[in-house]
Amino acid sequence: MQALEGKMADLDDLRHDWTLEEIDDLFRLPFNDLLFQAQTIHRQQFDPNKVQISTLLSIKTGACPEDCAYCPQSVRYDTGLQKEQLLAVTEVVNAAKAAKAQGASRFCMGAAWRSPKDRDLDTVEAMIQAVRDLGLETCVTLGMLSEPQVHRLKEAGLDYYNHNLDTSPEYYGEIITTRTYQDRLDTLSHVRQAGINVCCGGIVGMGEGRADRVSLLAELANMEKHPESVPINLLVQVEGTPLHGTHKLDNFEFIRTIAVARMLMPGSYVRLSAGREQMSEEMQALCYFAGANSIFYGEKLLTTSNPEANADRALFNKLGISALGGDLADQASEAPLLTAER
Ligand code: SAM
Ligand code: DTB
Ligand code: SF4
Repeated sequence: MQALEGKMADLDDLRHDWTLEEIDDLFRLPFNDLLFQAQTIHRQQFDPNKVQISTLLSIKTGACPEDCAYCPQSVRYDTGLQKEQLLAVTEVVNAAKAAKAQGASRFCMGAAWRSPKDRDLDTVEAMIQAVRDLGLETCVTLGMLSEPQVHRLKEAGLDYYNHNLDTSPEYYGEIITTRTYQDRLDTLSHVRQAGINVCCGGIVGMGEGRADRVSLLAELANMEKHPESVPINLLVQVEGTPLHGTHKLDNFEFIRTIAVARMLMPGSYVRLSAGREQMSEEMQALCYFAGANSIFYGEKLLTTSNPEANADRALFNKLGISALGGDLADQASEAPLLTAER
């Protein structure tokens, strides 16, 4: 199967003209048909037993002026979160070394900013360069960026910029009022034009309807170029945020969302992102079957918890999955199967 790793078959015929009706029809397929079709498409492009591994680090935590209703880092909600200023480069390097030792191939640094100040970017540039020097791919998520700021990140050697659309244009106003959907599209367009890989997805389980999930996926799939990486987050409900207590999304609907994302964007890495801690092993396995082929790995996301690395290694072991370009599987052979009794 090695030959299939990173395989990108002929992607010239990728579509960028999906109608809402077509996407809705995919969601309505019988579950087995949907998963079979998504897995078939997945296998045409990727090794189905390889998953890309990213580790996250919050480089600046809390006290964010924005009002994103899901986010524990907004200054407007009392979530008990301890704020922290921008980390020093050495702290970031130490965390990146640990992530690499655990088998991550990409290191993603997130900051609770509406948009970075130019002097903050000096430090972030140094972080990007230092993490690259360790042989890791780099990703940052810093909020809105101007064109000159994007060029600075490109010069620093940044591989990926994460900026999510979060939800449909129709539901967006229910979730965020301090910046517009168009602001997000503008930042994404600067990133794309600068030649930085785009990481862009959204959050489900925020009380949106199926039509919103359809519309979010249409926005992503109809971009001029599909994002290279598409994180699908399941809302992590944090006490104190307005979305705490939101009605939980049905598990099958979440898996359907992954499958439809896979079918619409066959060449993209679809990331099973936040919310994995609330998912059973069986649910995660179905997400991998539906075409998810990337995860956040390590016990912390930005401020909330993620499954223990041991638990992921054990699950990968059970499923015969290995890390893309890494040696997670080797480490797994030494790790006890801690999740067996879960
Ligand atoms: N402040 C920057 C921004 O918003 O663009 C970067 C960091 S922000 C925390 C990155 C992304 O994390 C958000 O766009 C959102 O998609 C995701 N996120 C934040 N809180 C979340 C939660 N409680 N559950 C799921 N995803 C969440
Ligand atoms: C993404 O789509 N999800 C990540 C990453 N990109 C930056 C963030 C998830 C954050 C979950 C809540 C928290 O840990 O603060
Ligand atoms: Fe701030 Fe980003 Fe959280 Fe929104 S998602 S409140 S911009 S840290």
